[in-house]
Amino acid sequence: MNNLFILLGLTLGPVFPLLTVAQPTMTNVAGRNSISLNGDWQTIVDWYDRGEQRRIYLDEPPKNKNAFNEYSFADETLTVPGDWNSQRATLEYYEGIIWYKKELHLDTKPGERLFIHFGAANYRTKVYLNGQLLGVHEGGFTPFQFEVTDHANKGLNKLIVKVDNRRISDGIPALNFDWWNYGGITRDVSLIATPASYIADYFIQLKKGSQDTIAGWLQLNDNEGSENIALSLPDANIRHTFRTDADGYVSFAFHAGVERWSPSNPKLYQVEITSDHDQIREKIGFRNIDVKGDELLLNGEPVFLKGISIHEEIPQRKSRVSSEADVMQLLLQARELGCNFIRTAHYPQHEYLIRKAEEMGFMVWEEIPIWQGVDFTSPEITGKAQAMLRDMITRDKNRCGVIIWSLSNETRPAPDRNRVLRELASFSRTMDPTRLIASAFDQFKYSGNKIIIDDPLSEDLDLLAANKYMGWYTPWPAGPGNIRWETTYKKPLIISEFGAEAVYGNHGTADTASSWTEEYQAKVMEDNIRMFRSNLQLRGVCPWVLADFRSPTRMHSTYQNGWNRKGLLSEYGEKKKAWYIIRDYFSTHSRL
Ligand code: GCB
Repeated sequence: MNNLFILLGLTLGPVFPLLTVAQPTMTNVAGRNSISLNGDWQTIVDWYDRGEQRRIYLDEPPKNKNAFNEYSFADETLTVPGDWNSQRATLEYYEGIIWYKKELHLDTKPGERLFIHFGAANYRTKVYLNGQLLGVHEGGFTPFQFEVTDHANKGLNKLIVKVDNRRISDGIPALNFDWWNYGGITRDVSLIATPASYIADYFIQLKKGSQDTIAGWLQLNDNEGSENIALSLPDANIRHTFRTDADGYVSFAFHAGVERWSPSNPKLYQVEITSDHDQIREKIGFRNIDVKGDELLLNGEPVFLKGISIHEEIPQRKSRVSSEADVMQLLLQARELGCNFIRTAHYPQHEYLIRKAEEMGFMVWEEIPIWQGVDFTSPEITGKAQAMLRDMITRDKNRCGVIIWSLSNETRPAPDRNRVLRELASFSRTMDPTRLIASAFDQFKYSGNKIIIDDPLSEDLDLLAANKYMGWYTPWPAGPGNIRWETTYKKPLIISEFGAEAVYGNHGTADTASSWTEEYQAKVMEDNIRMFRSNLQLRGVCPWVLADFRSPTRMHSTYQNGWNRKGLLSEYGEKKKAWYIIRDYFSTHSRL
């Protein structure tokens, strides 16, 4: 067993002391032998959290003719995957509990292992099979799974899932956040069958600093003993064999003359892995991402990140992304804007998005949902955050498109916060030594025309990321072209958010923020671009945000009505003036 798994076991312990926590997930679910459990699931809305007491999870028929149940799955369904808010008018604002039920007819085979895998469910989930609790999971954006081999019947099985999206003070995110709290089983559910000994996980990327050494490791499921592994990239004429140790683990490094992935050449290779009992394949790409002083280097060349921040929402449907078509809508909009980089704000987004982005040549920033008010004094926070990081990295660590793991967004320097985020930084580096680690800051010092980054966490990060709404939340202290960003940390700087609100079609003065006009938003963009051009340490920008998105915290009844209006696009995809300003900036910016 590699030391990563040991580390994870230790840190997860205290999170759910009494319950079985979902296991670390397998990588590459799509490459496994699985059947989809998507479709209509029967549901019960449990407004007052009475379901446990009524033992809904047993779903038993009444015991005799005078007995009865005060619940029934008979009459209502919801589609999985999908948030519940957009599926029923009465659930649009619902924050609470819904029980889901799916009947599975299984033909279990001797020696086969079965797992139920959830792409994501928001926020706390409890899973029962045939009346038995399989375990719990916390976190709305990361995958989880339970082994059901010993719980599954040949024939009929009842899978019952309790999903609770109530916000909690020690949650991640916590009680407040600037996006819609869509509830439900929001991503795909699959039943995966594996042999008794299967390939649980693997890491295959270019070795840090080398353009022709592929390095990584492979882990069979728990302690299956020594096995032969063959790893091949047929298109590159590469085949290597290894033998795992007694714990089913092997690390490897071998010479490989591969073409490197880049936005202009998003080359991916078919990779095939075989063990004595299992096999798996997927497309993997290879690239180098490095920092040298304040330079950001992709495959050894300076790169400028022309980014856009994206929420996982289809605004015109008022729903979460749930399909490949949804993901393509967002990515095609980002492409039309001229981006080479996407910030998946503020949580791990759908695996489809990460895979499609890589295929299309986008570099990606992925983040866990530590957003503003997370309680760093809670003793459980580190464990919860590590579980989210672990599951995000496990899922996407073989996606070369992903270049940055971000630990948090807009947290205030303080001893507990510094301690937790430092632990997370070193945890991420242990899991993945190849990628860059970031955290988006919004706390700066000001002096005349200078904006100063002195957050002590900078020491632990590979690059500096600043969310700064000059011209919107912060007035300009000097002409935009005279603003200087200063820091003693010689690291690449990204402006990871900037922008202003405007209602599409609202035209008028560019002079006042309170006009909410497209003209004012466009001017804010122009002014920020002026500031960018005179800041030499800048290696990328990421406007906030691709499209107007739903947020209950946006309460202006004339202009917002529950929408954050900082989109370059309206909720219907209409282009605001600011969209053209950013497109032109990206098309004339020299560094690709
Ligand atoms: C921020 C946050 C983002 C908000 C945005 C805003 O700094 O990171 O989540 O949505 O500002 O619109 O205020």
